Amino acid sequence: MAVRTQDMRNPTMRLPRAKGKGLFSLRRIHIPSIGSLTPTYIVGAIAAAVVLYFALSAAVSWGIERYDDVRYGETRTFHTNAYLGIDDSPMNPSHFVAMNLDRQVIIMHIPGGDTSKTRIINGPYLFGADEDRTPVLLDFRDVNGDSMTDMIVNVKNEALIYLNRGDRLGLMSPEERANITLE
Ligand SMILES: [Ca+2]
Repeated sequence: MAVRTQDMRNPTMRLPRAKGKGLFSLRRIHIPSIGSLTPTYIVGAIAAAVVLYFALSAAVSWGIERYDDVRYGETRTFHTNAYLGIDDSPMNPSHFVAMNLDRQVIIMHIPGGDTSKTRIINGPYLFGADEDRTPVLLDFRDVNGDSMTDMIVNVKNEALIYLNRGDRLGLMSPEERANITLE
């Protein structure tokens, strides 16, 4: 039986040191050069990157949809107020509700908050996969420089402009569109 002696005044055992200046020597880490990589290794790395990309994309899409569920509800609904000068006033602005009702964009305009004057604006029908989950957002500003606030309907990367006609909101015609410059 082998007998091993140890100094009991200093019982701490030392780990054997690697040859080199420190515990770990950089010379021991093998980094292959580009030229030494095999085609199989390169193809495998590319395939792994593609799989990672699609996995991250799916995770981001899932996260955005859950966020929209919380913020806009199962039936995507957006509320806001704006003063247009159509049966409303700065102190009592109009209320707007924009919905994606099973792909049909519908906007309710309640002038001055008076529900008896509610107007319904039928927007576009949305085609494409999962478009029934797309939020419909509204923005208001004067886009044609006539000092009357207009309505911009944003659906994904598309923007529909409804001009303030003084007594109603009307979809901008191609001729009107040609005469203005959008930011
Ligand atoms: Ca305007």
